[in-house]
Amino acid sequence: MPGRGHWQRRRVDFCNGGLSAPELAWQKSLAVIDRRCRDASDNRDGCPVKLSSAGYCSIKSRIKRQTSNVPVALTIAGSDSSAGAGAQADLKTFAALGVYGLTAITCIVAETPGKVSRIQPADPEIVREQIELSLKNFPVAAIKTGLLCNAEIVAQVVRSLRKAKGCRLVVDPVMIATSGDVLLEPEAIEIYQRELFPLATLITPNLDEATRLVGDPIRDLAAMHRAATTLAKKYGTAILLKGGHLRGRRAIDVLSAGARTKEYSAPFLPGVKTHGTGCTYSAAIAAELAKGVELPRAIAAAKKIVSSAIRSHFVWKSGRGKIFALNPSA
Ligand code: PXL
Repeated sequence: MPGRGHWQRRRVDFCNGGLSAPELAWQKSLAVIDRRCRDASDNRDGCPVKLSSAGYCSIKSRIKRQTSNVPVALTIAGSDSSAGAGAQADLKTFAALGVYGLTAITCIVAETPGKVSRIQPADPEIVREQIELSLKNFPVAAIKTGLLCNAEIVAQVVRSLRKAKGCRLVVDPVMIATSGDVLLEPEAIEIYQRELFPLATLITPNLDEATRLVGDPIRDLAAMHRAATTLAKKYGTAILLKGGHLRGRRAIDVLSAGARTKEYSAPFLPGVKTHGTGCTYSAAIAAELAKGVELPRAIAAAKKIVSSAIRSHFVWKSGRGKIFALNPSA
């Protein structure tokens, strides 16, 4: 796990279009030369920088050849007006981890953290166009799906993702919000299981979602191991079963991949309303995968980021209560 300096470096790289400090200094000096030469030729009084024409051409072609090497990830998710979950949480997380984020919005959710007021689905055709334009024009290395809202949108996302070759896919099967609000139509769950899950590199259900998929309640860590293994076999892919809702002294998640299971543990932080934790976690995993990190290490890094986002949360007074938001850039 890289130290803090690593993240700071990544952030600087990200702000600079994926360039290291020497590359950036070189590009700035090229830009100055280019501008001075352009101004000079506009004024018809010659270039003030003494360069042979071959030297100038070589600099120009270096400017043209340079492309950003920032990792790119796409989130296919709903818009959360309170910005703690959904595509907004994903983008904040991508940015905090030095990844350039793209979005395909599936629905618009009007809510305060923890209370959904209204959900308006997007037309599946605009969902298709957002995904396909991103895949066609950007070097997308990883994709995550969040709230897909209804059966038609899930089916469209599956069709579009079948065209995404070589991308690693994290499916966060958002069905029920932490508040208990139902976020996905039951018919959509069938399509998830039959068509979307088999495309995934990783599926990240919470206990409620895994209970819905397995059919039995999951009440302790041993049951989590059994459920993760069952689901991994059933869908032929890795499962990260998130145990945050077990409310022990530690928040333990279980990864089942291949023939092995592995636990990821962090102190449980009581008293914080953790709207958006699942979105932030799966976005952080996708960001790490986009950088080329292997799955078990990507999850370990993401778990630390989520814990720190909860620890350094924001809180505001609202009416007679309080509202909370995670801080993924902490
Ligand atoms: O946390 C689940 C979730 C995901 N995506 C969107 C949401 C929510 C919860 O409210 O609004 C857009």
